[in-house]
Amino acid sequence: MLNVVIFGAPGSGKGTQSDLIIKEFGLDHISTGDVLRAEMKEGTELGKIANDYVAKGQLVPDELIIDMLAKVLDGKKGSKGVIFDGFPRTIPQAEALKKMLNERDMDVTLMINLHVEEDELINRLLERGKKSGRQDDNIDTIKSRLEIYHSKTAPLAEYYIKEGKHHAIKGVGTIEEIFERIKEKINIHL
Ligand code: B4P
Repeated sequence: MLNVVIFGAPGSGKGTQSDLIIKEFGLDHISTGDVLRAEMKEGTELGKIANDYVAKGQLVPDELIIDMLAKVLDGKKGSKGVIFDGFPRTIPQAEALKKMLNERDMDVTLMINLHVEEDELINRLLERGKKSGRQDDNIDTIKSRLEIYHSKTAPLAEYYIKEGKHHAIKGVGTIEEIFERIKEKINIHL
């Protein structure tokens, strides 16, 4: 099993690179952002709660996300491996992921940390906002997403360094160039 955590600030290209990794390595994809947007669109109980957090650029509470992830993971039984996109975003989420995978005789194989400067992140998200219509791609929400990233999510790099699974990747350049850098790291683990 090849289980990849793709990590980085909002707009660092997690979703973009996940699509390429899935095609190349035949992995399943779990994007907590995509699952939340689907729940919000359908107006489920979870979607209604999540909406308030996502609209303000805040993280949805850990208990809700961990519960949601466990259900999605159980729907991927028998897969060659999973790419976790946008999860974990906090230390409790990382600990819960490890526990969930260990209980299923698995673990995270590697973590890819995409590094992109703040100005570039803001530009990308504002550009995406023009087409995507995403409620959280506006300047005020982007700023609060970046603040939360620095305070709650970035410390997770240390967690994966200690686990010996952290790989830093320069996330600036063409999408193909970045993908080549990621492939090199994944190939070490095949
Ligand atoms: P996500 O959906 O995970 O969104 P993201 O971090 O903003 O996007 P990503 O990094 O995937 O960027 P993308 O590839 O699209 O989260 C949304 C919200 O959901 C969160 O704010 C939070 O509220 C909630 N949430 C999700 N998971 C959660 C969790 N685990 N716990 C709690 N809450 C959670 O790239 C962005 C843009 O850049 C695209 O337009 C792309 O085309 C462009 N781009 C990509 N690569 C490029 C490159 N190399 N050069 C130029 N442009 C590039």
